Amino acid sequence: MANAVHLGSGKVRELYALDVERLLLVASDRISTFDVVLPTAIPDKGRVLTGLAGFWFARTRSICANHLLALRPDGRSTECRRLEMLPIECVVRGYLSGSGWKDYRKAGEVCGHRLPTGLRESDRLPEPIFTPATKAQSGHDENITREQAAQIVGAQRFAEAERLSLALYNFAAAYALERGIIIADTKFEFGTDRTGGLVLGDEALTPDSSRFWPADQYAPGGLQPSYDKQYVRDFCEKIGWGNTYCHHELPAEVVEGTRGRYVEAFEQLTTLRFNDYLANPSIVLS
Ligand code: Q0Z
Repeated sequence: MANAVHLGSGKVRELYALDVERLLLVASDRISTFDVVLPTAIPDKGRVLTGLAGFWFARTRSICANHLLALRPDGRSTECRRLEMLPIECVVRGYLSGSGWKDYRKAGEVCGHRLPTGLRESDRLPEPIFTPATKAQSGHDENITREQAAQIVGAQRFAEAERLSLALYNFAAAYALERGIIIADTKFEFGTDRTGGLVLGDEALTPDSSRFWPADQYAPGGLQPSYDKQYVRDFCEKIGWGNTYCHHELPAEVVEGTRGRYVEAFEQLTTLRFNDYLANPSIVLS
């Protein structure tokens, strides 16, 4: 890290430049709920997310090129190709939740996709939809129509990003469902390399960039439990910080329960032992 230049901080990650062509993404153990970072870390959360993202990058290469160059031995750092990032978030929704549910209730559509009437919160959609959003510098990303997205990145780029996003989601959602996890929705970030080709970047198909639901508890008609963050939500709720600024330290049993859920998601999806990943992170790549 001696020569790495810090480029920026996300809520739970750090970004460094290694040289002109390579970046280092470092996933911390910080956790956020309702867009707020909590004061208590979840041990190994950054390693679980890094390992999962690496696993998906390795398994989706035939669908779409990606930025991954290597996982570092610390298990939380990804060396990647430096891209020119598209200024839109590429969201795919297979189920009606979050801002998708909000927009549907208001207008019967999401990002210009007219949906059947009578859908309930968390219902599975007739087919997955591509619902682009702007990248807000601060505050919340805003859903935009396909036409608006096409104006921002160009019609050709838009069509390619939509096609790749849907293909990636369809592959991963089917794979995860066989292993007991519903990926309700997910966000991809694409960039272009020097040849102009679209490349999948950032972190993809992790619980931080997606909504993971336990399939065995799926009950449409309301909010679903979060696969990874439910212990934290329940705790914040219990102490009266339902969905606002929760800055209380988490009790040890909430930390341990949450760590267990992350590790469980990793092991169910990769069919690898998390301890084996810690010993040699590159095992998720083969
Ligand atoms: C990712 C982000 C983080 C703060 C830029 N391969 C790439 N090439 C160029 N830029 C990026 C990537 Cl992944 C890129 N972000 C998001 C990550 C901290 C912001 F760890 N921003």
